[in-house]
Amino acid sequence: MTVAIGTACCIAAGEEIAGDEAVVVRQPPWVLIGLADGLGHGPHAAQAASAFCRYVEEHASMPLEELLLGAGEHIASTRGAAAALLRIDESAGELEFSGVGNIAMKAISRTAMPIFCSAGILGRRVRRLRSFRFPMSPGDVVLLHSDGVASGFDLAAFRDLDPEQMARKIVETHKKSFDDATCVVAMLRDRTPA
Ligand SMILES: [Mn+2]
Repeated sequence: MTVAIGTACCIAAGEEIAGDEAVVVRQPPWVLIGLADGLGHGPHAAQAASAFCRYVEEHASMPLEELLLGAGEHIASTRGAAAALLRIDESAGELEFSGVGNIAMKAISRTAMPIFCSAGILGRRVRRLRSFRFPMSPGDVVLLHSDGVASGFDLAAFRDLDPEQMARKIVETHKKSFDDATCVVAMLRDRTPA
């Protein structure tokens, strides 16, 4: 299987820089996807989210919970952030998730994926971290979005779009204007050539 990824972000009204940031690290056989929402919005939020993403890029092969904890220490001098990580193993067909604060995950899959983020703010105080693992199959879609996207939407309504279009459409149609809105979509495909 291969993972196709699409990302979209809409900056909060009145700001010039996004306080959300997404990161994607491909290190076969897996892909690591991170999303951080710096507390509030604007430059200080951006600083926290960016510090999280740089740390994740440099320590991508660590186990998810350790990676989150390490990132939390790394961004302790910033405002802090809500943040989540998804690792998808393309050869094993498996997904692992761990997160802190208000990042949402949605999926289209035959497997139910009951996940939750730990309470707290990464970089400040975090309750006990947890990670969750689920099997995945071709055709599955998993996404992360920040709380600037209203979470009540039905992902199935977007399923015919490619990942880039899907991320863009979800942000366009469900963003809240007063916060940064970011969506990262991962779609599993068969490894057959297009
Ligand atoms: Mn937010």
